[in-house]
Amino acid sequence: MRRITLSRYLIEEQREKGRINADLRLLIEVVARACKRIAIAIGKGGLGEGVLGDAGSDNVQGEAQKKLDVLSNEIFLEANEWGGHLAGMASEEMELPHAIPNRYPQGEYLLLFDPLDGSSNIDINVSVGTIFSVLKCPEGADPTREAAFLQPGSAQVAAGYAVYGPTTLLVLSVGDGVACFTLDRELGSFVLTREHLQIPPDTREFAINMSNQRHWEAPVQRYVGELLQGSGGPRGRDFNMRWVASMVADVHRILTRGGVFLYPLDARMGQQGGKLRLLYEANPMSFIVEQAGGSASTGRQRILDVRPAALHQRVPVILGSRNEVERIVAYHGER
Ligand code: P6P
Repeated sequence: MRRITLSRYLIEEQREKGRINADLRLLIEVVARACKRIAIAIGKGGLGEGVLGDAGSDNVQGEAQKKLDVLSNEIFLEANEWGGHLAGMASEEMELPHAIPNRYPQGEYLLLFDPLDGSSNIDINVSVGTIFSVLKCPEGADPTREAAFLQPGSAQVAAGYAVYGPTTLLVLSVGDGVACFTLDRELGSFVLTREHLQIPPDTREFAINMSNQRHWEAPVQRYVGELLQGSGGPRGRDFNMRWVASMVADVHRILTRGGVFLYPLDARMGQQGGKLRLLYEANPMSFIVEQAGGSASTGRQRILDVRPAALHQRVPVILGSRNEVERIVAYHGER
């Protein structure tokens, strides 16, 4: 493995492959720097002022915000608004898009992010992460209005996530496969530790919150029921289950050793459409998964084809090893 820094990787993607331009390279470098700052804040835990615990406010989803949710969001806004690479930003933590202040030049990109995914795990010291997605701002669109952001995931020009765990990782795709960088804390840089990640097409490991089982639709009941029957059942083999309740950690496991992740529709969600957010959770993770040879579906549609109707829209998410995702989609198609 060539040990190169994120900066050199991006220069090569720009100069040798023409995959990105200088503004997108700057965007990714700034996002990576923001993730380093978030990693430092998280690493302080109870030793840091105002790090753990609830912020005493709710986000646009009506979910109680952790102090670190608010801090991580502010870190992302501060880091990204001055560079001249962005036309606008949107976050899980903000109801409306964030305009680039007039004192700074505007760029052509839109940055969408979940600054701290899985934050309910913060206080119990379990891995959490940051998820980000990059779109181009449509010609003539107003980046302060949500319409500019309502593009299908297939329009993404880059996507990635950071995992704040035993190591701090940055996983990234600019449409040229998936690369993984590990934060070298002595160097202060992300160093390439894996590239061209591939998700095995088959797996014996599934990730789902089993406590919701009674609420699932029939195709998911059938699929999970078959896995639980193990070698004596229709699948003829035993399966293992994992659920971290931090999407970034569950998806990273799948990128590392295969698996299938499900947060399906359930009877309680009705009009809500799902639990996970399309634009800054499902779409970037689906982009990464497909770039690694996996599949990502709502059960009824390829996630990257979903045409968003609202900034904080939610969708069912089934992603990972493509042969398992295809089986689940087939079950949804059967009457
Ligand atoms: P549940 C975290 O809150 C999150 O958005 C994802 O990171 C995670 O996969 C899911 O929700 C966990 O949901 O219902 O199991 O707590």
